[in-house]
Formats: sequence, C-alpha cells, structure tokens
Amino acid sequence: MKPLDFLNLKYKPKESDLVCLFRVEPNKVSVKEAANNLALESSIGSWDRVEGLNEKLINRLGAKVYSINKNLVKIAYPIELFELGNMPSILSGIAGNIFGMKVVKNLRLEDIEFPKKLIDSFKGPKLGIDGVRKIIRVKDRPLIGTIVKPKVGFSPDKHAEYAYRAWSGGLDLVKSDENLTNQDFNKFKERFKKTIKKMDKVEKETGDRKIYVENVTAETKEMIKRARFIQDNGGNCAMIDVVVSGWSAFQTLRNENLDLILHIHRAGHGMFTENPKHGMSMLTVAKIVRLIGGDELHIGAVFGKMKGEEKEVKIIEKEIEKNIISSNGVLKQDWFNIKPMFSVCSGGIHPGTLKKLIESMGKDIIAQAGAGVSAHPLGVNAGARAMKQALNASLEGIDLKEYAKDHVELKMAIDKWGYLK
Ligand code: CAP
Ligand code: MG
Repeated sequence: MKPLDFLNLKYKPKESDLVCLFRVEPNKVSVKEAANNLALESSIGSWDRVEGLNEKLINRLGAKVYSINKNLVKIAYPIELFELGNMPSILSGIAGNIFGMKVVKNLRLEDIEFPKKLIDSFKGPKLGIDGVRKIIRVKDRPLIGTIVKPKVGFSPDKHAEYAYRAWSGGLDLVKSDENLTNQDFNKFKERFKKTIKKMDKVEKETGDRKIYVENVTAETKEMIKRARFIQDNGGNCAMIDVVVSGWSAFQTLRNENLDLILHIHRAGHGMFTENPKHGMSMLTVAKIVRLIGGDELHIGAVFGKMKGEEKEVKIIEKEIEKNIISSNGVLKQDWFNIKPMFSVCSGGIHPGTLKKLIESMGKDIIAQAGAGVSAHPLGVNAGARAMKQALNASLEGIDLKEYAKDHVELKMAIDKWGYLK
C-alpha cells in the first residue's frame, strides 16, 4: 500500500457522505501524513495492507481526506461505513482509535456534518422548543428556573419545600442537581412524589404550568425505570447526565419514546471539550444530542461561572435552534425533520446577569440560577421573585437598577451580586 492512499484532495464530498472537520497537530510527520493515517484508521485501513484490502474496496469504503488548510483537515466518509441509527458505532469510527494514535500530538473533532440518510435514522427531540413551550404554556419568552441547592444533602421534604418556594416565587422550572440521584438521605421515589405534589399545589394556586426536572441518571435499565416512574406519577421531565451515562444510554432513554421532556445535563464534558487542541468540541456534543433527541441541553451561560466564550456559545445555540446551518465558520448542516432544542444557560447566573444573558442569547433559552436564587438574602422565594422581576425588566426593556427601585427582591439581589449593564 502506498503511504497516502486515503488522500484525495480533488475529491468532492457526495451528498450522502458524512464529513468531519478535524484540527490536527501532527507528531513528527506532516499534516498530510497524519491526516492520511486518521482517514485510514477511522474507516477501513490499518497500519499495513491487510489481506483482502484492495483499491476497489478503498475507493468504495475508504474515508477521503479532501481538504487540508493548515491544521484543519476535512475527511469525507461514505455512508456505507456506518450502521444507521447507531451513534456509538458511528463514533467508534470517526471519534475512536484516532485520538490515541502516535502520529498526532493533538487531535480535535471540531464538527460533524451528518448526511440526510443518517439524520433520518435518528429520532431527534420528541418535543423540541415548541413542545416544551406547549407544556409550560409560555409562547415567546425565555423560561427561568432554579436548581435545588445545596446540590446534595437535603431530605425529600426539604427538597420539595425548596421547589415549592421557587415555583411560587414565579419560576417556571425546578431541577434536581446532576449528582443527586438516589442517595440514602434523599431517595429518588420519595423525593419525586413529594416534589410533584408541591408542583400540583403551586399550579393550582397560581394557575401557571410548571416543569419539574428530575435526574434519572443511573445504570441504563434503572434509569429507564426511574423515567417511567416519573411518567406514571404525573411528572413531565427527566434529566440525564449524558456524558457520564454515555450516548448509548441516552439513545435508549430517547427510544423509550416517553411523554417526557428530556433535559440533557453535560457534566463532565470539560474533560474533552475544554482543550482547544485536543478532544471534541462542545458544538459536536450538541449536534449529537440534538440528533439523538434531547429537548433541552446545557450549552453555557457566558456571564456565569462556567467556561464558554460568548461567540462559541452562540454558535452552539444557532446550531441547535435552526433548521439549516449554512455557515458557522465550521460545517454546514441541514437538520431536515429534526426539531430544534432549547438551550439551557446555567452556572453562576443570578438576577443581575439575566437581562444581559437574554440580550445575548434571545428568547429561546432556559435560564437557570441555583445559588443565584437560593443565596438571596431573604431566601429561595425572594430569590425566585428577584429572577422573575429581572425577567420582567428585560421583557419591558427597563434598566435593572431602575426596575429595582420599586422591586425590593431585585434590589436586594443586585445589592448583593451586582448587575451587568
Ligand atoms: C448551576 C449548576 C449546573 C451548571 C453546570 C451547578 O448552579 O446546577 O450544574 O450550570 O454548567 O451545579 O453549577 P449555580 P453548565 O446556578 O448555583 O451555579 O450548565 O455550563 O453545563
Ligand atoms: Mg448542577
């Protein structure tokens, strides 16, 4: 086998090809040689000509390096390489062995363009933005919510009480935290039942609809049982920590086709998305989540405590909200029949940052504040009110400080945490 068998810079990707954009830092070889090795290892090749591998097979099934621009390499993969509807299998090819090869010092999967046939083989969000809006009966404003804090430690009663105070203060959504599952001090079923009872109560009292995001993260079969429990007991939303649970577990949850909003927490993504030279971009993670079928995904909050530059977070938001992505500075994508997903902006948000967040990200976001609600000087209910007041100020286009003059909870929040103009 000649060394550069998988390089074809004249190749024009077919509509049916899957295309990957890699950032390649070669190790003691040229970018070309590294790229060739990536293409062969992620498709049908190996380090030497194996028995039965001939030019005909390489032409038909080999991945093709068709563009090299400095360190950015585009590789096209024939659709035949993949099993439709099997995300783990697809990723074993395009995001598998290649990350550990000696020919690369660093390697980052920046983006994937999925062809129609693959897109059609996944379910995508069952509800999407419109479906979630129908459940909460809120047409065109951002949704606001909180995460029960402390993350872990409360009893089911305390958890339910927190949720009640947050909802009745005007929040749309209350969420269990990513590491709260079924610990001895706060058992899943008891917590869920007590909290959903409070949700019913507050819905009756206020006439508003609410969402309770309960964490079902567990071993896959157990996770499905917990999601079913939510559905059978009047709940409307299940959360999975997708990175630690795995794509397959998430796909299993989606394929259950439950009547629940699927809220996707990305805890752990920083292990492979943070390094700008190595790993997989958050954009790629978001595309995979949309394809499999999350309704709401944590993508970053720009003005809070978590990493994620405004430009990057907005690119991700566009990718999960729009139907056709023509140019993101990355790859184009037609989402065909796959619904748009809600962006969840969370982590270090408080009433003083909400207006700025909405100005930057628009109306189709779920803005969540954990400590930014619970650490309000007057407690959770006042914290929720302050968030709602900040939302109203934003919707009415009034400066937060001005609005705070006759809204005491907001005033106390911005006296404590400040605000962004
Ligand atoms: C927010 C949060 C979320 C982060 C994760 C937390 O709480 O519940 O897990 O948003 O980051 O525990 O930090 P606070 P991301 O509002 O108290 O910060 O959403 O970027 O994945
Ligand atoms: Mg959390």
